[in-house]
Amino acid sequence: MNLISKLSSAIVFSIVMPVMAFAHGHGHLEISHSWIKASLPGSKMTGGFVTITNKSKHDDHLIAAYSDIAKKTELHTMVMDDGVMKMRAVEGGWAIPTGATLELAPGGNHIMFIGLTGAVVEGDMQTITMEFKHAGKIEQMFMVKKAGEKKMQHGHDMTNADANSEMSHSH
Ligand SMILES: [Cu+2]
Repeated sequence: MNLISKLSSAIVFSIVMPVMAFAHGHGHLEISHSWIKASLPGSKMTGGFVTITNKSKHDDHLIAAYSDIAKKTELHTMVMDDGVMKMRAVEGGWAIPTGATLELAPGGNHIMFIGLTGAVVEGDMQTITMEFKHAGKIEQMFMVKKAGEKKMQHGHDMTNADANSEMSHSH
């Protein structure tokens, strides 16, 4: 190997390393598809979604989420109650065993932002902190995307519920 190729591989190495450190950081939790639904006009709440794969050797657990965009940030699930789809806060969050993937998606589990301090606008990036039992607190950028075509209440897709049924919080 001549000096030039030694130098260039050293340069490549120094460029690649920080990227790898970033990808493998966070205690080997791989976080992707993090996004928040743009808030509807006049709405004071919206939902956030993320996919987390546990690539570490330790079982982990998403126990809480925090943000500056709302007075309260909660972990929510959807439950059927008397034929009506309702959102409910999940005490203690969700386990993510080693090798498992936790998917928060419209119509199911989600991060709930209640009492928005301002409009959540499409195209913005918001920093959300997620707290894990093992990996600790992780800050993640969430891209704000437009809500879908479906009829929305509280910024949620109502995939299983009657469009005429009322969605309510059990807070
Ligand atoms: Cu909710």
